[in-house]
Amino acid sequence: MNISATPKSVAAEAAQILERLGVEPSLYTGGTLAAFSPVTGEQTGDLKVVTSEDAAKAIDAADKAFREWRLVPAPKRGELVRLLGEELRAAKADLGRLVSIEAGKIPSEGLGEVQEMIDICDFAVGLSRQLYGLTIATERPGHRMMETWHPLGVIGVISAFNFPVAVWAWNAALALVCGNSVVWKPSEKTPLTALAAHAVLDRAIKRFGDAPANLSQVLIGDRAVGEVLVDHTKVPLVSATGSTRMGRDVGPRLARRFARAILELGGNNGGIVCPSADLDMALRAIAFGAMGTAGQRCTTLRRLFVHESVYDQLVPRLKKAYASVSVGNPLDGSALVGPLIDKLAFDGMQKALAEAKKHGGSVHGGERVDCGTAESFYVKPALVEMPKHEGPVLEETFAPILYVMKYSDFDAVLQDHNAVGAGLSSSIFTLDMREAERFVSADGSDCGIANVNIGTSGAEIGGAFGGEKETGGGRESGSDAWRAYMRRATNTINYSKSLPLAQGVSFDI
Ligand code: UN1
Repeated sequence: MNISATPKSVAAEAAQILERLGVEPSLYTGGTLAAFSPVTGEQTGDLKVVTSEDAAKAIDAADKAFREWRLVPAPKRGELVRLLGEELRAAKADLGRLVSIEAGKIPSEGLGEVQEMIDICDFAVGLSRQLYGLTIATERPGHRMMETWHPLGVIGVISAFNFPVAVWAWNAALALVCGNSVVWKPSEKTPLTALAAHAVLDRAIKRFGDAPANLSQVLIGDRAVGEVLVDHTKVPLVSATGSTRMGRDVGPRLARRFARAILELGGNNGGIVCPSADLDMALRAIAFGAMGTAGQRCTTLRRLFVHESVYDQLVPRLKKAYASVSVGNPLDGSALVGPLIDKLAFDGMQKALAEAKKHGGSVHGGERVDCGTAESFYVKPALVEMPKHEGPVLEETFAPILYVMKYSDFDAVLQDHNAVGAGLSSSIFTLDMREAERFVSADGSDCGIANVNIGTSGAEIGGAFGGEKETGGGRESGSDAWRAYMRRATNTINYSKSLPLAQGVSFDI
């Protein structure tokens, strides 16, 4: 290996990174799943895929691992995740770069994604000594009541291309400290980062020493592999990130066998700019929220409601920012907006813009930007002034389109804000505490995330992450999201010499 050699192509650079991270070349050559980099459209690998039978076997093996791992004390399990955090720190530059190559993120966002993995590891390590249950007062003398949290089983993780490794880490770090094993089906659009992230975990497992075999596995495969995870009786929880359409399929299938679901589905996130808003701050927050990650976060800002009194101050500045934002190759470090993931995403964006025009929208930007290859899809982010909150505004299009609407009445704008299917993230920009408090109150934003004077995206791992309505209701990451990865037992212990029955029932034989 010659690290100092300048790779001739993104594929060559990806191969160098994979080699440094310890991924066997046989895993990504000579197979049937083609991987591409959206940066140039170049093919980066031919991955071996697993069959449905392989997937079922992997789940059986994971179940065996679970039965051992659940007996390891939680703080000791935390030690494995601490080592994972260490290995991720060491691999941050390489893994972040690979995220940029495979998902098209600009360098700070590629590195930021790895930082998010490190952060959840730190959180999970602390958690490994805090899997608390309650002690509860009983009505019976000489009794004690408590609840105990036990490991759950094999946790299935299905992740999307746009956060190809962080979302796995949110789930895996919690699942592992909670005493579970993990089987991961990554997006077919980002399989190389999955192999790389898993190789980093393998290093941590090696250092840990005596973890059971098959404690964590990654299954490269198509939809059928995800279906095995969803339908297998040995998988009590599936955490799935993707479209609402995918969730509509996965949710009922899990419900049918009474398995748990953590669903992280679409977002159609709104922001409200009020008369008192700090417009300089709002401008920056809106720009990052709407154009960052080329509009491909589930938390991307997609709908903006601007009060009529500040519309003519803010919107021309926003248009200027849209016109001047640098779009280009994310690997060379100067662009703020990288490519869309593929042609399908580009076509979806163009379709939504055409629809918006039909509804009277005036479109600024949205055109393709030539970045040197026919197979890569770069676009100018689009700002669309809409006369009404309707048509394509009501749907999530996974591309950088910001619909901007004028409002005059606060109650009415709150209603419009909530009048979409999705309920993930939301923001208000105001210095008026009545508006701010109302927005985060029971009759304010109906989203899982409601922010004041910051954008809709870029949540920290410490809070529970997820959304309501068509976003699926799941919560991952911080706060008490860990509870979904464990089962709760209520224990009543009688240390007296009599057997009083609850509720005053007598049953003397
Ligand atoms: C996603 O887009 O699927 O809040 C997750 C954010 C990131 C996570 C996004 N921390 O934007």
